[in-house]
Amino acid sequence: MAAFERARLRIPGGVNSPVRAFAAVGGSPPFLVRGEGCRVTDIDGRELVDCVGAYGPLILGHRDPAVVRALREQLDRGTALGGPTEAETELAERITLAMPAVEMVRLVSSGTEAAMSCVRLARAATGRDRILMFDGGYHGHSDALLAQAGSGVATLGIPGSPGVPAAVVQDTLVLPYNDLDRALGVFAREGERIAAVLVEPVAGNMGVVAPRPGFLEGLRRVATAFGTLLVFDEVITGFRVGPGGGQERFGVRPDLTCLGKIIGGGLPIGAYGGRRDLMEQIAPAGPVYQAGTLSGHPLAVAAGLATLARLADPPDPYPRLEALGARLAAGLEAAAGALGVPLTVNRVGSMLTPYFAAAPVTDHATARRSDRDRFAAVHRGWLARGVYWPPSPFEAGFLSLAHGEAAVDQVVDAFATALAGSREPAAEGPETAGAILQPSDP
Ligand code: KE4
Repeated sequence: MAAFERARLRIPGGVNSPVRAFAAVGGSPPFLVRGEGCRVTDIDGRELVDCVGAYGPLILGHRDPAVVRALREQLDRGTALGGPTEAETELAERITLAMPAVEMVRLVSSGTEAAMSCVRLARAATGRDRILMFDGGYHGHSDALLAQAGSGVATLGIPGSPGVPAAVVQDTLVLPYNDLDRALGVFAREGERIAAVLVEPVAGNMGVVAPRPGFLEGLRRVATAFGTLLVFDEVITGFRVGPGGGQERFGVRPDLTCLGKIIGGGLPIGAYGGRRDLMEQIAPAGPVYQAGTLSGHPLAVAAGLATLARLADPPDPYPRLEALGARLAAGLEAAAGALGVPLTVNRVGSMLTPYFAAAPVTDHATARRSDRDRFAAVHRGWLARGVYWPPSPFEAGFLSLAHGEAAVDQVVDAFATALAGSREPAAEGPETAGAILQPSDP
């Protein structure tokens, strides 16, 4: 508690990204000092099985030896060098090899920059202003994308945060995820005004929500028909749900792709890429401006290359990630079933979310109808029993290649005990109730 109080004196909410403050689950966040494999250790020496994975990057787990070695070797050569490096070219080549729809790529320092730049590029390339995104999707905190679904049938976004001018989101259309009919209707009405459709091929920011069969394919068809660019935000799913991300897993070819997280191996990174005719419009090759002091940072690139190399090395790691994810999901469902508690676990590969809901969770509205108090109570019990799970019902839990069956079973056992103990949601609610963790949060 002392660390959190001290932090809150000098850092808004005591954290450098809202979700870390535990506002959605109550209590104080553990302050961490070390990660090793599938575990993290906090300042009190508590060791926790880590299912946060730094919110997605750590698909190899903490301090993977190859990543540490690559970082050490780069450190011996310097940190930021102030000029292009061949390693950046190698990372771009690895990405384009894994994702054929990505013919060229620009490295940046965050997923926010990647998505923001894709929007600017799409608007420049099409000469249009409207952007279509989906309620509960999150594409970083650039103004145009901090839009919330309007009320009722209104599709024009409303500001998702104070400080976002209505004028900036007036061209941002927000529809329910997985609702292809609504999207087709908007296109019929104003498709020729839409520069881009921006979508997570697997939603990870309303909790995990998989695309309905035909949803992504339908967006591809209608975007092509209206000359709109299809942009896949693969900041989470890139190299997570398969070697070629969601675009390979679902067989839908976007025009532009956003990346981040895994491609930096735990260091700050983002990237956007896609069709060559589009990317060559980016400065200095073309007129669309985007820049970044530390874009393509040698340490992030070194960690990213080591991570992607490991993922590309035989034996194929994705079947193992799939098996670990399935084991965890089945364990959580069995535990809830034994206690007669309605639970829906949405999972794609090694990213998953347990919703305390009896009905399927297929979009933001159904995700928000899940029992969040129950989630908060279980989360507290989970943490007390040695599991570090993302502190929000609208985040994805992640497994890594460093998790073994024993760690997964420990997560399940702790969940079962926490769930049994969560008959009634704990008296104390979230300490900073009402804090905005993410625009899609309640
Ligand atoms: P960053 O700017 O945080 O690197 O990336 C933004 C972003 C873009 N697109 C998607 C699909 C994302 O999930 C994100 C960021 N993800 C959140 C977790 N849901 C980051 C965690 C946080 O905000 O602290």
